[in-house]
Amino acid sequence: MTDLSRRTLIASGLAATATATPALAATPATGPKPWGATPSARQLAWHARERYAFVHFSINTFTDREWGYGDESPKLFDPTDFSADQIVAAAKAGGMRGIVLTAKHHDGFCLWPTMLTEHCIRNSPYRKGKGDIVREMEQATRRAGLAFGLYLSPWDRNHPEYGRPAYIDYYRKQVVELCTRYGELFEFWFDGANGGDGYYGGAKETRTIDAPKYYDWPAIIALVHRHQPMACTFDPLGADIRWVGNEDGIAGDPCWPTMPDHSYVQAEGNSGVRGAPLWWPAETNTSIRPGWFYHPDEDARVKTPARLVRFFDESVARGTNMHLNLPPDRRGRIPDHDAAVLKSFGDAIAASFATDLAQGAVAGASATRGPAFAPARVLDGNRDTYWSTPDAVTTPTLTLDLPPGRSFDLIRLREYLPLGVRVTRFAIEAEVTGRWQRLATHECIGAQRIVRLPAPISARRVRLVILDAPACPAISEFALFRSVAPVPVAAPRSTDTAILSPRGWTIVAASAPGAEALLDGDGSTVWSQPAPAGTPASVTLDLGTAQRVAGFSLTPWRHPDKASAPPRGYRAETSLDGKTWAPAAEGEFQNIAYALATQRIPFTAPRSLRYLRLTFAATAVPAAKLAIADVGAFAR
Ligand code: FUL
Ligand code: CA
Repeated sequence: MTDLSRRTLIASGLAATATATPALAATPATGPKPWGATPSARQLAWHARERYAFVHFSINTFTDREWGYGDESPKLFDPTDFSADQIVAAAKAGGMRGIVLTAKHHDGFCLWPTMLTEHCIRNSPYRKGKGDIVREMEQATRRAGLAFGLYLSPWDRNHPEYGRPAYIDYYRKQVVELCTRYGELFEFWFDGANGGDGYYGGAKETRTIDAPKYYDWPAIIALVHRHQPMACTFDPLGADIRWVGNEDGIAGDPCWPTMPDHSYVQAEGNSGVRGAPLWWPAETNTSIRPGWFYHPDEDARVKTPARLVRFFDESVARGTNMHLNLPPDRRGRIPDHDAAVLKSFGDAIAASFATDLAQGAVAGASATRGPAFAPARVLDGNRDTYWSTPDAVTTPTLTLDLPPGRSFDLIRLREYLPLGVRVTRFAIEAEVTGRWQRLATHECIGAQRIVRLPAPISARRVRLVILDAPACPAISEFALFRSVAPVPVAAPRSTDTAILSPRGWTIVAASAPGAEALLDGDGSTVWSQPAPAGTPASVTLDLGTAQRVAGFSLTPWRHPDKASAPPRGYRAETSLDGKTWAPAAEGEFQNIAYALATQRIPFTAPRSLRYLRLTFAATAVPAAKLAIADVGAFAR
């Protein structure tokens, strides 16, 4: 299977499922020929999913980490009040149509009772070792009528054989267990973070791998598809869907679903490449909180409903799927505040798109291919019918003559995807009090393009003007909506009494000015300075009074400019009088440049201190400047 090319994989996906979706396959003979790359049947089904949740839940939930080292005892996995139904209900209230659960994260702990390793839920206190979180989540997901998918980290910091052939054998066996025990999966997520230091059965060393060669992705992808023909695989070349290139929930504008036939390049992932040969559409992911896993000190940093609407506009509205992470807490539930935010967001989107205001309009076009492709096909609510023109007419116009009193601020367009992405550039124009005005111009329609206007308009007529296209159009939808803003949810409060409030703390010394930004609890204000070369950067905090402190936290700048990077490592020293200093911690931050998550560093032992000095010798990646957003401390 190793020589399977990307093309053969797509072709086999199409062949295997052609009969399952007759409506999509039955393009009339007189329809236009496809242009460029086209989606497989499983990709087509995936495009229609639009929004689904990610659920990061594992050992890290209990150790307060983002990446476990792999030496954690399975006994730490002990949710006090786990409810798969509550998690799924919260996701569903947010309009999520599926759930992707972390069956195993980088630390190697398995949430299902596998016999392939002892590092799994069988050895945890959860349901006295008889539990199966994957099963409970799968069943709750199906009860709620949602689709189920799984994340299985290829990097395994627990497994003794990681980096060697025996581990690949183990990983493939895990894939087979997950693909055969839990019913139909809609997605299977491989994680791009591979290799590095870890426990590795006690070896405690760094293992580097040549990922494409080591994993042999085509073979692993084929294995998933053998058992799960409709599961879209995530990310490596040959997979069905690609990473959007950031973890902030922002797709490019445009975001083409096509990519060149070479390994993933981050710079290409965000916008895709127009006309490239592979159908490899983007999934846009982010977390409702700063971290992927639950951390009590992020209880006050949950995204707002309005921020989630922006995420929708920057993902779904650009034709990609929205993958929103919802981390359960130590009870094993979505925190109440997060659930309230989801409901507000979900209700707003549902209300916004409840009524298509283009219904009742009369559709006309500058050209039409024939009765089966009439302009009215964009209004029939059927994704499988479309308006088209003769082959030679590539820049036509379609006009909707609206019933009176229609006021809208959202315009949704869809192309008939089985014929490829045909429109390169288009404009939306409206006739308001007798004059046509251009409302927006964009590149790419694809699976869908939702244009949000700054304010609602009441138009007599509205039209789609195709400005540039290599082939005649196939537009399956032209719909109009009036947006409903989400109901605000009161600001959350941190429930973690271990977090020490930085109120009253001061900066007593710093290697560069502006260090007050570290204490304002605002992740967008940063302390910045030239990257340390020789002399380390340092900052000394005065907590005002002597306090018992167990460790410090550091939040990197989440949206660093191109010149800036977070620190690679740290040295922490503490003092009661500001004169005599004792070492407290020294090491490297985990995954800081990539995940940009708050880091919590325990001291070698809790102690009483008034002064805290932090020293940073280098940036995590080569950069001109070192930047840090916030520093904090915790008591336990
Ligand atoms: C990354 C991982 O390293 C993070 O922990 C998280 O799982 C994210 C979704 O993918 O590659
Ligand atoms: Ca700040």
